[in-house]
Amino acid sequence: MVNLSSWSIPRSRREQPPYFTKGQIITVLEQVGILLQLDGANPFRVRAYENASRSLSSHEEDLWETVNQGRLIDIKGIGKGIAGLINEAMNIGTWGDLGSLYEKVPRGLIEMLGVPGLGPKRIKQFYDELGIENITDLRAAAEDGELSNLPRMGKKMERRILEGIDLLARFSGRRRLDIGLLYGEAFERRIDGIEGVQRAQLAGSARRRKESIGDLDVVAAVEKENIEKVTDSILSIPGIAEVKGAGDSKISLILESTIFEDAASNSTIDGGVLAALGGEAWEELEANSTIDAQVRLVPPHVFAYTMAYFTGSKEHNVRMRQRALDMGLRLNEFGLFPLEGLGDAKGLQAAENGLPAFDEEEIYEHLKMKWVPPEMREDMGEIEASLSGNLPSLIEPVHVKGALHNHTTASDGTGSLSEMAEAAIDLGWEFLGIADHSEVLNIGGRSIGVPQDKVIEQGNEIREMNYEWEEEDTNFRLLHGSECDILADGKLDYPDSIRREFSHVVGSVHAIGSWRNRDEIENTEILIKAIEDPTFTILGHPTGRIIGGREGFPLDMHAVLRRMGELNSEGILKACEINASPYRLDLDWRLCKFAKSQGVPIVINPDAHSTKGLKDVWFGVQMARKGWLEEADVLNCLPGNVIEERMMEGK
Ligand code: DGT
Ligand code: CA
Ligand code: CA
Ligand code: ZN
Repeated sequence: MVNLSSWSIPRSRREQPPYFTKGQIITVLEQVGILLQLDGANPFRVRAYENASRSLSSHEEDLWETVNQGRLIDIKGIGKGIAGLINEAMNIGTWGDLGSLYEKVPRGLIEMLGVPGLGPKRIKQFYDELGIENITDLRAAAEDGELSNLPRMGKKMERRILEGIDLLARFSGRRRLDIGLLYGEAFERRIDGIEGVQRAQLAGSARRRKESIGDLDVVAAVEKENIEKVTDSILSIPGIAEVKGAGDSKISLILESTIFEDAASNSTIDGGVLAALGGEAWEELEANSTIDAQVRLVPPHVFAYTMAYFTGSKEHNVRMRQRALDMGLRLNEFGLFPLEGLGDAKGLQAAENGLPAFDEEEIYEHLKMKWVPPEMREDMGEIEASLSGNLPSLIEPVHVKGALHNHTTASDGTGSLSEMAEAAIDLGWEFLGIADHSEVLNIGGRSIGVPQDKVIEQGNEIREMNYEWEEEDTNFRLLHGSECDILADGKLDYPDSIRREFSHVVGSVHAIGSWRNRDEIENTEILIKAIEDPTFTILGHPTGRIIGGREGFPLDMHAVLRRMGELNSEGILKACEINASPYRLDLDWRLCKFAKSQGVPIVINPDAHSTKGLKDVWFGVQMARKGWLEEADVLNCLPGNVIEERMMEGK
């Protein structure tokens, strides 16, 4: 199976040679071999790259040393041309003209590599003979029987491809957090409701709120004598597509979406995202998807230990186990035991002599640590912070008092101004920032931006509504902002005179194509130029990534945040959005701590396109928590009567 997440030419983060590692070079060579096939290149050229990547994989010496000694061409399987390329990559940090090859091959062809049983040769054949450019086209052609009419194809092959497409959607992909939680929480509730289950809880990446979920892990506390009965009950939960295995302590299964049929989906999708994902066919694929799940049945007295273990992350667990060892203790999924006198006792038997813990707090306490919120358990500094008592007090959903990036029917939203305002009031919010698309934007050829005269009208309407709320002493206001397109050259859409009237400008890149065709350095410069515009307030979905759909455009986000930090230190407000749509979650949580260290305020924005969409803010809060943010770090935790002032002051 091909890893689709990294099909772009790598860019070095290092300041000096070697700019790339051996692993990175092997990956590029391997990918180039495939890209050349998709591009219909001469087979000898294809083979040269395949051979080079294979021989580098088994090359045992330090590659950088080999390069420096000029011995690269002595390696069997590496010719002059490729040796020159490796030299250039490691010494200068560039990849010859390979960048253009990466850009030239349609993304959809690369995605088709993910269909089990489909290789570059066939994909190239389908593309040349039927114009098939992506999985959606492929499925349509197979369903219409077009594939089987091609040379070297047949009905059987066609059927296998259709099955492969289903498989790709059903079994191989990670699910977005919102989908994973829909399954996970429904499953947890079902298990918790079974007679004989004392407690059941979702662990794993779902509990840590990773942006995507591989499989679900549930831990259930069950007395030994009830195991059999409980297992039977679990296996009869409706919504199980397949049982992969069921032993005394572990059940592995595949869940299908009927398990949460009655629960309403808690996220919404906007047109731009849907178009990027491949239209409605994608939704259909997703609706038919499944997720793997494992249930661990453990005796109640070890439940807390098993929960802690299966919550992970693996990296966090490794550090915890080391901490225990340093104290002369062994930590595992069954308990925490003194190493001394442990003898040959294993597993549950050993747990008899372990230190008792009813909940996770007690486990951390035994290790002289403060309890670490699950979202932070990624070994990104939380162990040290816990030991020194410096854990942050994480933001919570109730701290959010409004949001600044939301759409109405004026652009591509489905709710009117007053409908959106009412929904926000119902959530207990004190303000709602309207930021409809600026006039230039169109999606799939349809113009959805707000023309200048209309956006001025919208401002008047908002002022009137605010006046009425003030009259009746309602603590709520609408803020009139705009989601202004950042054009390819870094200019902002709308004339300056219009932009100056907004309470805030969310600057966003939408025409992602031209940004993808430029390099990281150029994009970074151009984006910074846009941010420096005096009317610019908030950087919207900074990289344009779509989880499971596409990568963001190349960008040095550290450099962007550094510059934003400088401007903030001069008293100019430049905030960065965590776009809370579960399709985006962009800014990535891994960068939150850095943003905070630079003094860049974060705004958690649902980017709502409907009244229901406002609730997506919850997912953004989860990411902020993963990124160690506190209430004070997040701009939209400010009360409604000061947020506008704060934004005005910062201009
Ligand atoms: P996922 O399923 O890929 O989204 O990510 P996780 O974190 O749920 O990973 P998973 O399901 O493979 O395992 C659940 C947890 O079990 C994981 O977060 C930590 C723990 N675990 C699994 N394998 C190991 C291991 O080899 N060593 C340690 N220390 N912990 C492990
Ligand atoms: Ca998991
Ligand atoms: Ca698992
Ligand atoms: Zn946008």
